[in-house]
Amino acid sequence: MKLQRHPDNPILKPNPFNEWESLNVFNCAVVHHNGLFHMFYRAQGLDYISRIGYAVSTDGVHFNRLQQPILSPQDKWETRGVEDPRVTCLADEERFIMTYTAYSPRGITPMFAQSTNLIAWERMGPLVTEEDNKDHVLFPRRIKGRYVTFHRRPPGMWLAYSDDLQTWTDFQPLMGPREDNWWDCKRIGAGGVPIETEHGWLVIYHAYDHDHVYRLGACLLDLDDPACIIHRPAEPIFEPQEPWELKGDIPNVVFSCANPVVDGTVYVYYGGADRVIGLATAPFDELLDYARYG
Ligand code: BMA
Repeated sequence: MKLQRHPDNPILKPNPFNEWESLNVFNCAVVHHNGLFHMFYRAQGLDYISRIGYAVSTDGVHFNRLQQPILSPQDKWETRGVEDPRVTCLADEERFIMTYTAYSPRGITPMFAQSTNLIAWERMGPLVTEEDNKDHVLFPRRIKGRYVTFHRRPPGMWLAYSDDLQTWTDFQPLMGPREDNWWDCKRIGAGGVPIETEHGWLVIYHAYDHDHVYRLGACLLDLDDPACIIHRPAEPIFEPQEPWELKGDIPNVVFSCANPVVDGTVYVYYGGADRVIGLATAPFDELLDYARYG
């Protein structure tokens, strides 16, 4: 099972007319809501400070952007940038939660923000401070009464739980690199929001190998206890191949923060070599079969 690249790739490129997004546009969140694809993308200008831009689309391929970022560095945690957004729709609560990485001379900090309209975001504070932690993604509903998030303590994926999205407890390792496997042997981290299916949580994750090549994999977690891995296929579902995935700001990178499912298709948005944004898709049924039996 391999994801199929969209023929119009790359679907978003740096915009030389706006300094803040003139160098790189890459890792993005995408939420499908009320018939529109809302994209939140990491953008850098020549100062290399990451900001988060917003773009919207009716077809998931052609996006119109706002001229100004919707999230820019604000406090001491963020002086060097706000990076790698993921956005979860909490449908029961009519609110959206953004998870993003704050970067400053102190290091990186996994942050939360919330919005009811997808444009104005209110900061909610960190998951944890004073440690190397990122790649956090909130599950789209509570499980056994509690919010659940992925996060990454090197080199693997972890879970944490909360009653209120402010205080996080029960930090628990979920899945690590497979040292004897050719592509996910060094580090792994979550991709976009986990997809709820009748067979479990369908999860896309990124991994890199000894040569620092980033690829994407899939796995399936138990619906009631996501700490339980139902199946983890041996092979990746996507790897760098196009020139703009092999060369850019950082070579050999496909890195995804978004996998919305629309009309039976999984839309995987990804940063190509930390410079542009690509789209690859798979029929939902095929990807789920692969995560179950691949
Ligand atoms: C990771 C993150 C991503 C980036 C990737 C490849 O650590 O910083 O934002 O796409 O490295 O450079």
